Amino acid sequence: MLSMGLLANPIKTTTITPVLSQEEGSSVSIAPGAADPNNDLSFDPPQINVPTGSIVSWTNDDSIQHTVTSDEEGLFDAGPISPGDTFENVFDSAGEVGYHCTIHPFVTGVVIVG
Ligand SMILES: [Cu+2]
Repeated sequence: MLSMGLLANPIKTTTITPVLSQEEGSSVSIAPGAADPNNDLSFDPPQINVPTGSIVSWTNDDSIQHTVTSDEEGLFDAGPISPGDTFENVFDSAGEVGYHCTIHPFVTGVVIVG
């Protein structure tokens, strides 16, 4: 079969270099005591700058649930993140993306992309 022959041909595969490798691990801690309105570092750090295409992860280091929810509806919404769990989101367009916790709306952060 022709298709078999085509499949048998050696296909040059290209290894995709992870150009953003040095940015891997762009991570934010949902800090212990994040629900305290006086905590300035509930999302720690509260602002991060990442290149376009980066993965950002949030780990809940607090003892209660929090969400990571884009201020602009529909961009991303982790839903309740249990203590110890992590949420990841890919940021593939440049811009400033604000986010918050829907359970504690005064807990906010921002990702600057690009
Ligand atoms: Cu919260």
